[in-house]
Order: sequence, then C-alpha cells, then structure tokens
Amino acid sequence: MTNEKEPTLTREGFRDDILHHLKYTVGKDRHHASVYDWRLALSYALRDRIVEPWFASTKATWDNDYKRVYYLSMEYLIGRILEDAAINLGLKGLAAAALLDLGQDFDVIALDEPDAALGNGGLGRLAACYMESMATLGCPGYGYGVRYEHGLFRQRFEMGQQAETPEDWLSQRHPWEFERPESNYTVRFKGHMEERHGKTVWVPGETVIATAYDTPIVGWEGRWSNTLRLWGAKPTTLFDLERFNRGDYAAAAAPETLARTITRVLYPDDTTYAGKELRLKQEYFLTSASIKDILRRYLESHDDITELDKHIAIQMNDTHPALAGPELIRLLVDRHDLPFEQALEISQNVLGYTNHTLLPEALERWSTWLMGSVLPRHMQIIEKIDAAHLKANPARPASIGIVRNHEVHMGELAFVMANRVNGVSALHTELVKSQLFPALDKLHPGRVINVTNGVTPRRWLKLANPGLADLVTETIGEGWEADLDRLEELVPHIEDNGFREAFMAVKRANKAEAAHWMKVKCGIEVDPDAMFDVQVKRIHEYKRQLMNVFETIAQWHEIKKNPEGDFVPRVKIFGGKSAPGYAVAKEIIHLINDVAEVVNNDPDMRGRLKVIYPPNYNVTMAERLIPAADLSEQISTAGKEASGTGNMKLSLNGALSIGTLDGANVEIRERVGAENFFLFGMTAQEVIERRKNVNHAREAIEASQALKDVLQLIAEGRFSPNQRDRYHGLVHRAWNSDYFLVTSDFTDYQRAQAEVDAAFLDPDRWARMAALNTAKMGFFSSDRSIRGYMENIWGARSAL
Ligand code: B1H
Repeated sequence: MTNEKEPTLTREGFRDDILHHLKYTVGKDRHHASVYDWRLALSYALRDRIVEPWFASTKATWDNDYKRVYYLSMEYLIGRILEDAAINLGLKGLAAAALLDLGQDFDVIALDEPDAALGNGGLGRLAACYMESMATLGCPGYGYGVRYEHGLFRQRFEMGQQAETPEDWLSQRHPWEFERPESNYTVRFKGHMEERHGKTVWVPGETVIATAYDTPIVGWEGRWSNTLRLWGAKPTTLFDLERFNRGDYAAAAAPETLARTITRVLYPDDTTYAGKELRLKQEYFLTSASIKDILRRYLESHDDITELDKHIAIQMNDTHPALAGPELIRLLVDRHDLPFEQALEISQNVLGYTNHTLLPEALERWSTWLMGSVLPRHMQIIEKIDAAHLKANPARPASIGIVRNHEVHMGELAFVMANRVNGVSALHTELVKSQLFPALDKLHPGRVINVTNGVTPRRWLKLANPGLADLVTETIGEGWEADLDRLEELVPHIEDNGFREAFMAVKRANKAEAAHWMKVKCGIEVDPDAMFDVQVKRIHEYKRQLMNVFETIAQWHEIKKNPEGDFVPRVKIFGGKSAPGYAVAKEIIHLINDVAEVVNNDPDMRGRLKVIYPPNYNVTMAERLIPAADLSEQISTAGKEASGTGNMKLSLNGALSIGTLDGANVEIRERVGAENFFLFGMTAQEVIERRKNVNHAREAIEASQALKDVLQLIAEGRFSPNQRDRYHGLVHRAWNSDYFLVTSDFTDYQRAQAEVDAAFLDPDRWARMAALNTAKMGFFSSDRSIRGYMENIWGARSAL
C-alpha cells in the first residue's frame, strides 16, 4: 500500500506544491501570505500526499471484501493534525526544508493550528489514538463522530476561578476534511407511531439531515489510511419563505436553528452524564446516520443482509452510541423485513461495547418518558429487547433488566446487545464483572473481556519528544515507532553511563523549554533543575488533585517552620479543566490558584517550591508538559480511575510515577517493577472497607499533625486573605465526609513523596529509574490494544 509517487518527491517539488496551494487554493501571493495562509498551503500540500494511500486503502478493502470495523464515538480529542500527518508520511524533514527555502519556519506554522478538541478527556483522546493505530496496523476501519461547531470550552482564570469561553475551531478554514454533501441521511425525532396495513410506522415530528465530513487518518509511514467521518447537521427545509416574506425572520429561520443546535456544542462533562434531551438527540443523530451509512455501504457490494455479521463489526465507545442496537434492529425489521429475533441476533453478532467507568454519575439512564417522546419506535424496540432477554433467561435476578423504575439503563442495553463487553484495564475489567454487571456476567460468562488502553507512540513520543525519540533511534535503531516492544532493547544500555547522561540531557532540555514557556505563559520563573512534579488531567474529586494541594501546603508549612533547612526543590505543575457545572471541582481549581499565589510570592520558597497552573490544558499543552515531567501524579482513589492514559504517556517520556493501585497503574507498576514505582494508599478493597468506618476522615486527620495544620491553615484563610471563610465548606467536608478518602491516604502519600525526594537526590539512581520507565512502556502502545480488539472482539484482519 505504499505511495509509489513518494520516492520522487523532492524538496523543490514539495516547495512548488506549497506555492501552488498558496496561490490556487488559498488565493494569496507569497509576499502577502500570513502564517495562517502558509499553514493552509502546507496542510493542503500534505493532504495531497494522503489521498493516494487513502484511495488505495479504500480500493483494497472493496476489492478484497475485508471485514470492516466501525468505531462509534461521541468524542475524538485529536489535537493538532498537521505535524502528526507530516511525521506519519515521513515528510516532516522535507516540509521543513521546503519551507525554509520559502523563508518560513515549520514549527511556527505547526503551532498556528488550533486543536481539534472534540472531546473532554481520556475517552476522547483514546478514540483518537485508536484511529491512528487502526490506520498504522492496516485495520480497515471507519471512525464515526459528531462535527461539533464548538469543541471543549476554553478555560481562563479570573481571580483564580475557572471561567469558560466557547471554543471556535471552525471559525478558520479546516483544511483536513472533505465535505461530502452527497452522503446524507434524514434523522428523525419525536412524533408518534401508527398502524398502517398491519405494520407499525413511525411518523416523525422533527427531522434533520446528517451530512458527512471526511478526514483521512494516515498511519505510520503512510502505508494505510482510514476515514474519520464526522456528521454535521443541516435543516431539511432551508427556511420558511412564507414567514420570511411576512417579516417574521426569527420564525423563518427555525428549521435552521433546530438543525444547527444539534451539532452546536460538545457537552463538557467528563465521567458524568448530562441527562439533557439535546444530548439524547446528539447521540441518536450520530448513531442513526452512522448505522444507515454502514448498511448503505454493505449493500453496495453484498445482496444478503442476513450475512451482515460476517462482514462488519461495530464498536460502541461507552454507552453514548448504545442506540446502535435498537437502531440496527429497527432498520433490519422496518426496512429490510427481517423478523425481530433474527434482527436481534445479527445485531448482537455485530456489536461490541467498551465500558470506561464505574462511577454511578456517569452511567447513562433515560426516563422512559423522554426516550418514548424523542424516539417512540426505539422505546418499543428496547422493550422488546428487554423482554426477549428476560425470557431467554428465566432464572435471573431483577437487576439485569434494561428498563427498570421507568428508566432505560444504557449500560444494560449495551451489554445485552453486544457479543463482547470490555473494560479498559485489568483491574477495571474485574470490577466491571464483580461490581457493575455481576448478574449479567454470570448469565453470559466470557462476554466481558479486558483490553488495556494504550497510547500512540507516534504522537506521544516521536512528535511530542523529538529529543528522546532521536536518542532511542540512535540507541536501538529505527522501527520502534511501529513496534514499541523494542523499547525493551534500551534496558542493557541503561547500565551505560553515556546513555544515562544523554537520557537526562534530553529531559533537562525539555524542562528548560517548558520553563521558558511557563515564564511566557504564566509570568513565573522556574528552575529547570528543580523536580517537575506534574498532575495533568480533568479536575475531579476522585482524581484527588486536592490531596496534591494539601501536600503542597504541608511542604510550604514545613519550609516556613524551617527556612534554613534543606529541601528538594519542586515545581508543582497542574493542568486541567472542570466541568462548568461541577462546583466542588471548581473550588479545587480556586484553591490551587490561591495556594500558587501565596507560594510563588513567598521569598522563603525561592529555589524550593513553585506552583504553576497554566490555564486551558489541552492536547497541545500535554505535548509540551509531558516530555518535561520528572514525576507523574496518578493518585486517584483506588477503584475509581478505570484506566488512565496520561499515566502511560508520562512513563513513556521518562517520568516516575507516584500512584495508587488503580486502573492501569497496576499494570505499569508490574512492568517497571515495584522498586521503580512510588506506591502508596489503600487498595480498591481497602477503600470499600474503610468507608464502613463513619469516622474515617476525623480519625485520619486526628492522627496527623501535618494534615491538621494544613486544614487549619486553609480554614484560617491563609490562602484567601481577602475572604477568609472562602474554604470553610471545603474544610468541613474534609473533616466530615471525604468520600474519596483524601485524608485517609494522605499520610501514606506524604511518606511516598519523601521517598521521591530521596530518590531525586541521587541523580544516577533517578536516571536509571527514569530510563527504565521508557524502556518498559512497550506494552502500552495503542497498537497492542488495537491488535487485542481485532483478535478478540472484531474478528478483523490486517490488510497489510
Ligand atoms: C472515561 C468517561 C466519560 N470514563 C461520560 N468515562 C462522558 C463518561 O460526556 N459524558 O457523558 C464523557 C466521558 N471518560 C475515561 O476513559 C476514564 O475515566 C479513564 O480512566 C480512561 O482512561 C478513559 C479511556 O478509557
């Protein structure tokens, strides 16, 4: 599948391509072109190079009738595309050289691109890594998603508090997509059911058109390319001319407003579901358009709809697209005249469901009233699925029902409709079986399997950390990018002083670069020789940024008490957004910023402690901070973080972890070895036990003078001098409820932090541990994850 034209591509040729696009696609001459114009021209020139492998991949799939995999996700947190595409095509060097001839700087141009932020956090970023790995592995596949006009909001800090402004990535031209106005489907909502000639007919009350926008996703070395198809919404009737002529312009535009509302904005909730009618409509919009498109493509080259399950697999990324089951059945029954039982069986053979969380607030439930009013036909079908499943399992507990207490439980629906259900780390999968779906797991043994998450090494090492990537290549040769297990070959080199020095020199350079960026971005000077202690992820109580701030305050207090003492210098770096409606998380953000203000302006802290919280953490910021991290904070309450993927990225880039036995931390620790992982805290089982003691928080605080002092300092208003009672609520909750057990794990966390300090004081030991982290991360390549999905869930084969 290699692009045969590529060897002939020269620096001059590529320069001409860029100039051609600048002139004929962008419409600018080179003397008046802005960075934006150059970026578009470069993007189009690169995109041209994807088209050949893209067409070739599509043709190969048709010609060989490969099994196709469809990934349905409400989120794709892609980030920037240009540099990633250039690297995968092997054209970054050539592009940079060609631009140099034109007086332009590749890095400046790449940085001009806005992040495609069509996701909240880990779940959306995972979908993006998986799309890239499927292309790398030659897994014939399509991603389906929503083309949100506004991705995840931009975060600002106003007096230390999070404020949100709309994100606006589509206000600029988006050069990576191809609009497909000819690929469109009518999606229907509301209305009622009627009996006509013995058939039930859905008479919809609202309709919108889903129209396709395709982005080619190119894999490593451009050997294969898949399509990410995002659906935009268009009105079925443009506008009401009669109303317009009467002068009622607002009412005339109603159809357009209705349509555009659906794809207007990404719901900014991570691990909590919104429960809003519009969200249900978005989910059905994605699902319906995708399933119709899938059936259309299937029937273009196959006659027998009953053979569908031999030729395709559909993966549901959490329950957000779980209407795929009822929708597929609806189309098979109502349009293709299959009996319900057969439609059910085919659909089950086709579908897979990935669960990403056990948190009760994230488990989608829709009232039967809302489901029945937005999707009356689907409500009927869901009840039939439920009845058929209950009938097939007479000796069952009540808890397996899909419809319970007048609510549709989307987790149970997805489980029943899927032939494989998977968790995202070994621990999480065990908990899916034992805590989330115990009865369903017993009824369907073997259905729940594990596929531990992974991250793409192309973006998270090659692109984000070119210094380390080059060192790896110098040390073990080329090819590790698509065979990450080869990082293991670094292990013997860790004994070599020269290698360790080179490894730490890369880290030092990355830290210096990040320090410069922090100075520009936050106006705070940090010492690149201090330990960079990084916690970057969504702000959530279960992720326990609060415990990290408490520890920061304890450290500040220690230094205040002993200003002449010796302390290991640390820069505490935080990054992450809170859901706009999540008041407790917003309070934690406020506290971090308040503590930063006090710490960073305290002369006693100079050379010892700094707190940095750059606003608007996103994929691009992750690419800056992760390569500069020494310490990775993975400190969630055990049993709550399904997997984590930031933990993998940080280890891959040579950061040591301080963490709990949660999610994929367990597997990371297994691989790097217990002596190279700073473990602390209760296990998932101990967490459950601990909560039975209603006085757990009070007892934990009473047992620790340091923690008592921390809470006292916060309560006194030492970090909020102009509003001393600001954190009374927070302190009260720490003493009296503390569901996520910050106080119970705090003392052990401090103990582990002291061990971190001791290790950092021995640079040679630290270097060995850091290099070992990189060397042992091969397993966490998303290529390994996708192979697992292909073999154990999709039954798909590589086309390469
Ligand atoms: C994860 C979500 C999530 N789990 C609901 N669940 C959402 C749930 O908009 N919603 O309604 C959005 C997102 N996200 C994360 O998935 C887990 O917390 C991480 O531990 C995991 O690594 C990641 C990928 O599997």
